[in-house]
Formats: sequence, structure tokens, C-alpha cells
Amino acid sequence: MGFDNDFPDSLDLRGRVLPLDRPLVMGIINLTPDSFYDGGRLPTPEAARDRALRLAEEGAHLLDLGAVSTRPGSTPPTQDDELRRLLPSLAAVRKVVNLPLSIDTFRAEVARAAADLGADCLNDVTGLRDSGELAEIAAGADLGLVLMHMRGTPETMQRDTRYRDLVGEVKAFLGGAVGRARAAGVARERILIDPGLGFGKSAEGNLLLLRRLGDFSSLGQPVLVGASRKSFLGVSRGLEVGERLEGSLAAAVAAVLAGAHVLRVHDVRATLRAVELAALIRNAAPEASPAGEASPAGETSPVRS
Ligand code: HH2
Repeated sequence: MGFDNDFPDSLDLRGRVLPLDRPLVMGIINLTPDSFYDGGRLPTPEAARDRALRLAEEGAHLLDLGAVSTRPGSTPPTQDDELRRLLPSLAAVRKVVNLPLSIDTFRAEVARAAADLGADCLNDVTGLRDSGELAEIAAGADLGLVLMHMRGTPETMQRDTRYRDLVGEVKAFLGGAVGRARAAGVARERILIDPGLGFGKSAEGNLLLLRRLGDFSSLGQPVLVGASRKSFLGVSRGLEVGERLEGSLAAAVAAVLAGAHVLRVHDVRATLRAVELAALIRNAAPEASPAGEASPAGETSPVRS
């Protein structure tokens, strides 16, 4: 470390360590009846447990459980409803998988209860905007903390998606959020930043953020990106959510090439295969020429198979 754009070598989520030398895939487990893609498909703890086992078997590096839909236009459930949906499923998942478990919540009470049941990370889609309590909880229990940018609330966020300088505004917000998390005592190895694709941005804005992910590297924290199945992926062809796998993979590859560290996705196996190759492309180095043989400057030998 030492330079501004040096990242920690690994994430440490309550002692569960994930090296950052390759792209990490976070599998989504939605416990909501109204999620935009898989809503209503996971009504029971047994179903959540089975999905967790499947995502782990597909190679997920960590899992994200959420009991609040942030679909544009949605209103949040009551805290009691959120707790009722989340806790039995979290307990069931914690029993069978040893992967780091992240909890998609912005409520301190929910975060505390989840930590008591063995959660390792908090995924705050409000990026500590309304309260610093989640950072205090994360600091107190060595939890990871995802800080995401959102304009307004899920109910209002798509009403006005114009910005004077989208990338600059998102970056300034995330820089401030990282500062608040650090001031609360959250270690750098536990903080991720996320530009919040789909949260108060136009389709073009989401595409621009994906292309400009490298701009966030000077904040020095690993970048998480959640593009999976979102509507902006369907813009060029009017594709419905079930038809957005290829777009999701293209976005994941673009994100990795632009510097993303963690991909939050519904389709773990396919994403893992795509981003592993993206990372190989990103890290490809010119082959050294055999000793004694002169090779024209800049030319590499073709790979044969
Ligand atoms: N996207 C969603 C929810 N949580 N968290 C982070 N950090 N980044 C994201 O991009 C993100 C997120 C929305 O997707 P999903 O959970 O599939 O849907 P819903 O909110 O409708 O349950």
C-alpha cells in the first residue's frame, strides 16, 4: 500500500479472507416476493439453503442475501417483515455453507441481528448516507461493508437521472462514504465501493459508469459491480429480464477489464467462466523471446494449440 490507487491484497470479511488477485463472484439470494428478476421464487429457508448450496457448488466466492427489493418504484417492507424474511433463511444458509455471507440491508437493527446469526458483511445500498450506524456495527464486529451510490430512494430514484458530472458525483459520494467508514473504525480490507448501476441512473449513465470504473481506483478500495439482469442491459434490443444473460456476461467482462474486483450476479457459473477469461486477457503479458533469438520489438510469438 502507500499509493492512492493501491488496493488491499485481499478482503477480510470477519476473518474470511478472499484474495483480490482474481475477479470474485458474489451470488445473489433474494428473499423478496417482488425482486425484479427472481422475486417470489425463494419463499422458504429450505429454498434459500438449496440455492446457497447450488451457488457455492457453481463456484461463488461469497453470497449476498437480501430481504428488501430495491426495484425502481418499490417501497421497503417494515423492519419486522424484513427480519421475518431474512433471519430464518440466513440461519439455514449459515449452517450449510462456509462462504462469506453478505446482507443487503440499510437497517441497523437488521444488521445487528444478522451479525448475531453469523453474517460476515453488510451491503448498504445507501452508502451510509442517512446514518453511520452500519459502519459502527461493521467496525465492532469486523464485518465487511459495501458502500453503494444511490440517488434518492428506490421509490424516487428513476424520476430524475440527469447529472452534471455523473462519474465525478458518484466518485465524490463514494470517497465521502469511505472516509466515514474509516473514521468509524472499519479497516480498509473490509470496505468495497459500488457505483450503484440502476440506482438513479439512465441507461446511458449505467453504461458510462461501467466504462469509467477505472476512475474509482484512486479511492483505493476494491470495486463491486451489480449489473446482472438489469434493464439497461436490454436497451439495444428491448430484451426482457429473462433474456439478459448474454448482456449480463458482457457487462461483467467489461467491468473486469475496466478494473472491477467483485461481480454481484444471479448467474454464478456462467459469470465465473466469462470473468476468468476476462482476467486472463486483462493480465496477458507479452511472451519473453527465447534466449539468444532476436525478436522484432513489440512482436510476440503466436500461441499454438
Ligand atoms: N443491486 C440490487 C440490489 N442490491 N447491492 C449492491 N451493492 N449493488 C447493486 O448493484 C445492487 C445491490 C438490485 O438487484 P436485485 O437484488 O437482483 O433485485 P431487487 O433489489 O429487486 O431484489
